[in-house]
Amino acid sequence: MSSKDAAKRPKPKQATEPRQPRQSRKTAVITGVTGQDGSYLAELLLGKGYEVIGVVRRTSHDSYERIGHLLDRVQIVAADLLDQHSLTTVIRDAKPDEVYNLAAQSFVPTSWNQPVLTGEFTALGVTRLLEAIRLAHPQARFYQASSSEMFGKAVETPQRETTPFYPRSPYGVAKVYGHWITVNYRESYGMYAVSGILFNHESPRRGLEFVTRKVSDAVARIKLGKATELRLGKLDSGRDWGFAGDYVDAMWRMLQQPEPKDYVVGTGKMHTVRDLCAAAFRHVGLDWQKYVAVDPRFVRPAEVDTLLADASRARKELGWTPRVSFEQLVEMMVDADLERLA
Ligand code: NDP
Ligand code: GDR
Repeated sequence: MSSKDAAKRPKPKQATEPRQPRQSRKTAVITGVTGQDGSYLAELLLGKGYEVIGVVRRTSHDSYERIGHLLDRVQIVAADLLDQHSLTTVIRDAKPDEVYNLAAQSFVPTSWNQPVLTGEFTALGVTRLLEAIRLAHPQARFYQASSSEMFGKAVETPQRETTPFYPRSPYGVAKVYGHWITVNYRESYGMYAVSGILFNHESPRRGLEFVTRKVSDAVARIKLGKATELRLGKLDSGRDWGFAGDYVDAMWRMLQQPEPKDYVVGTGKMHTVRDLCAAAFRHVGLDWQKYVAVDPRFVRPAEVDTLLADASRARKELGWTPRVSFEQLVEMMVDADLERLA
């Protein structure tokens, strides 16, 4: 992000500004508000009239790229998943109706390079936030961003809420901890705490390191003559890919139920990385096989070969359905990268 862009953005509302008197508006705290899902969830909740408080960790430069357009409406507070006191202070001051824990070290390959830090953020961070709620405002409803990576080397297909976990990366292992500590706080303290087991969801706001965005960005560069090839890892990997904008709606629905329960969320359709490449290159009239090369640097020490969701509980009980198909998602992402790079 250029300093010019940063200068154009509204100044974030800081926690030090006096809070408006609360009327009948609901308040939600979102950790990870600067991430892909945080930005879509903040938009959704603002649209529903919520007061939105976004938790941001301190860095030497801002990371408001995805929420720049929301900064005059979201209240930004500083806290870190590593720091118990800062989390407790946020919950004590905000007394929120709902807390969405979306913050994590979320990139699977990094979890092999930084397994301890991944455990601190992605596993113990959940306990810190649950403790903050338990001590400061236990009536808040809590959403934990769990992951299909917990199914890993899947013992049944498709995967549903009762499928046993078999994680295949330090990230997946950390998410299993986050899932069970959420269940445990629900069962130990009667808290309204739920775990949303979401399958891969993508968008033009996806980080460039994830495979869908890596492909859409490369396709746009190749089409515009700025690049000549795309180097990838395993092309046979299969994933159930949906649109992030649809998935944050499922998160919200999980916190509006009479009883707290865990839900699997996905489209029920699987495609391989090869299918992804074919669809993305086809959209700009190119043959993917002329540009894609396999590079062992992107092959993982242990792989999750295929994942496929059975989201029938979410469909039935939450009334949730995905609206964007795989093909529409790929085209949306390629078009957005073409526009950005042109
Ligand atoms: P992103 O990687 O885009 O966002 C992660 C967010 O976490 C960022 O806002 C980041 O802040 C924040 N964060 C990281 N570490 C800390 C910390 N120590 N303290 C406070 N904030 C921190 O992830 P997504 O939006 O894609 O995913 C949201 C959540 O859902 C994650 O927990 C992810 O693991 C999970 N998930 C994602 C799926 C997907 O397909 N997208 C599927 C299933 C689960 P900063 O901007 O400072 O880096
Ligand atoms: P994943 O997403 O690991 O499923 O985790 P990612 O897009 O990184 O990988 C999906 C599949 O594509 C294969 N692949 C490559 N992946 C990347 N990143 N780069 C490559 O070059 C490449 N080549 C092939 C991977 O091996 C893998 O099989 C995402 C994250 O958002 C997690 O936080 C979330 O929990 C899960 O989705 C559900």
